[in-house]
Amino acid sequence: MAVQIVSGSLPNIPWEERPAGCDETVWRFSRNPVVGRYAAKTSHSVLNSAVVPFGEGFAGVFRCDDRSRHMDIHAGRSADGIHWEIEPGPIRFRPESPAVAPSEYKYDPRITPLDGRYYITWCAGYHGPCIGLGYTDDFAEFVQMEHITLPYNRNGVLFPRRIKGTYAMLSRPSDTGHTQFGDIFYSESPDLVHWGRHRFVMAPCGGWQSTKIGAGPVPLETSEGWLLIYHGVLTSCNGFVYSMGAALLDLEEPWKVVARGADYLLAPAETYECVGDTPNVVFPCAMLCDGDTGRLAIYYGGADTVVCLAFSTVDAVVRFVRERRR
Ligand code: BMA
Repeated sequence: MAVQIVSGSLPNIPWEERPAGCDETVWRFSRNPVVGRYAAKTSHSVLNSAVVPFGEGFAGVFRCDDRSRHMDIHAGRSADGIHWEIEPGPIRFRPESPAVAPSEYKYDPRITPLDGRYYITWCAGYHGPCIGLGYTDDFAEFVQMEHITLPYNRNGVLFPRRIKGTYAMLSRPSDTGHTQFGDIFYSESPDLVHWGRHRFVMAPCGGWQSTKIGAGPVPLETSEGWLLIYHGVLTSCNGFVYSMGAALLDLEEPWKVVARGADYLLAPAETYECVGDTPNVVFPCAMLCDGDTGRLAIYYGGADTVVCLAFSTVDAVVRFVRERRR
């Protein structure tokens, strides 16, 4: 299979070959975690975070919970995508207009390169969790736009191009707390401010994804559809278990699911995924792709405490979704 990928060359993508004897579709980096819990000066934990290629290297927005346990997002830079320098303080967004309400807290960022700049979405505290939006051109100055959903919503992820002329987003309507439900929805906007034409995409469906699901990294455009990595949650007698899976969405009508993998791609098994502030969490928020080789580097939070890396290829994940489909 040779899936066509709409993604540029990224020869310096972090990479490690699949270990000998491993036949999993996704494999972990041998030097996980790549960002430790104290990587920022005042952090209690550094977790569910987003990265993109930037300049000669990489830039990122990292969720850092501080030692008062306030949740915020910090900028970071890296030459190789593995060793990160994270700013000691949170990003100071300049409001786009005086009417833009600051977020009481920010967590679980995603970064979408779009229209030549970097848009950042996050879960924002504004009378409950909703989706915040901002942008940067240089990872030094950041602008906050209007919140793009009402409370309660989480896991807002922008598509990396307009679809039939409109901006597009996946999100997961929810509630105030440790939500026991959650479907993925699709919404459109002419201007990144006004959102509508909401469409249902997919719901929990049993097993590792039986309680709730939410979009992870920015969807990757391929000849087989938008490749979506997402998280799925199972409720065990010991609480939630967060795993990572994949689906393909129609390129022009992304609320139509082309195929969806029955099995998870990665579930908590290593100590850094099973032990931490929240046990048993694999929470993907970013993915790098090298368009020449199809290599994928997926960044995910481990146990709500650290940031980890896992690898695969576009061909392998697409084959997995198609062959192991529900
Ligand atoms: C979700 C979010 C994530 C977190 C997950 C597991 O509701 O808070 O940031 O990783 O729960 O605790």
